Amino acid sequence: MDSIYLVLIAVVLVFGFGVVLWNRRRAGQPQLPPAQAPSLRTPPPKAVPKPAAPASPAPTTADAPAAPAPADAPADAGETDEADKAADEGEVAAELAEIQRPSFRSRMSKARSAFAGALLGIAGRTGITAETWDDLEEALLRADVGVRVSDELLSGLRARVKAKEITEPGQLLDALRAEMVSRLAGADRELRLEPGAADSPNVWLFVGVNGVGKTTTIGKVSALQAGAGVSVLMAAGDTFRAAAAEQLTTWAERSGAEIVRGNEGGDPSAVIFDGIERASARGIQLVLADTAGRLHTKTNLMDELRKVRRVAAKGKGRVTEVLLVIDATTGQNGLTQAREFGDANMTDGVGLTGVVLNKLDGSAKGVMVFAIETELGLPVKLVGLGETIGDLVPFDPDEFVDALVTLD
Ligand SMILES: Nc1nc2c(ncn2[C@@H]2O[C@H](COP(=O)(O)OP(=O)(O)OP(=O)(O)O)[C@@H](O)[C@H]2O)c(=O)[nH]1
Ligand SMILES: [Mg+2]
Repeated sequence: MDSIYLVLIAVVLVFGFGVVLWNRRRAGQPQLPPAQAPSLRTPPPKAVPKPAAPASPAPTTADAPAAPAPADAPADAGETDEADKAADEGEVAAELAEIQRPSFRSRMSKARSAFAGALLGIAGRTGITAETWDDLEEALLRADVGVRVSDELLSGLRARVKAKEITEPGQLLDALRAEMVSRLAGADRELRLEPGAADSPNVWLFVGVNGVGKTTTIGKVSALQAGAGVSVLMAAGDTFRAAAAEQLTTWAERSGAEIVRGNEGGDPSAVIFDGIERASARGIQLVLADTAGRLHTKTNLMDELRKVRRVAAKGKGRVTEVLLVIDATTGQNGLTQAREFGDANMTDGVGLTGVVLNKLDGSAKGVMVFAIETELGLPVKLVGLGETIGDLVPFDPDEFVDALVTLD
């Protein structure tokens, strides 16, 4: 019996010793084999990654998750900006493509009712009488065709009536219409957008007295050109008031153009020069430069415009149009203003290349086109038929005369 107890005690002791030994072994496990320990627990001082980690994201795996975040953030923002810009450009292009241009007939109701109304009286008479000639002359002069053009038109028609080539009032009006169209035919009304080096933009300057519609016209021209696939930058050369640059900025947004602005009261030439340089650097094809119709300084407006013209030609751009904007509602007054700009043209070069006749929609004086072309020797290239972005059309003599003369 005793020996059984002794065996049991021995078994318990052996088991207990085994457990102790096993536990000792487990407790010793963290002490990993020396080969692995140094690389994880005792790196060389220079390679200690922790403090250096935020500054140099690439080298360690510990930094890897943090590294892409800052790198990705700007990249995503850039992509979003680009995408937004492309979407905006797409929207603007779609809007520009949908612009409906008005017809001369639909917008020239004032000029039409004044002129065609007078012709109705002539057409209603039997035969061509002294009264016919009086009425015709009055209609032409009232519409501001100008004395010289009126005389030339009437003397040509009188000769044909005298020669019995024309005998009826209807024939007389047909002949008048044909004569008017032929006087306007043959002028070069193309806007000059010359091909050239990518860093040499075309520059179109817009000049004219205040309120004639220069800034509005730039907005409309920008829409026309952008619609035709031409890249446009506007230069806010009217520094007379801050609102002028604001107004131009709105037009730039609507037509998808870039814009360069200066400070109120700043040097207009400098702003336009900067605009041309920016366009040159970015490969933009066309710079539309706004100018003031009046100035802060005592400088004469014509002197200032000559300077603008000179400076604009100094950089990489090529001044291919200098467009005089005229308000059609001002009639002879507008013509007098136009002469002043024309004189500046003759002396040393504002260098006018054409006319934009604005507000023809609100004018009974549309016939002044003849006086402009005959007396100033400048082609009317564009016509403003309203205040919105699509209300600018190339001048078409046929449609214009048709809208003025057709009786219906
Ligand atoms: N009805 C009509 N109004 C026009 C036309 N073109 C411009 N206007 C209006 O004429 C006014 C003057 O236009 P602006 O473009 O500011 O004229 P501006 O020559 O730049 O004037 P300043 O900057 O003061 O020299 C605005 O109210 C335009 O909406 C047009 O063809 N028809
Ligand atoms: Mg303006």
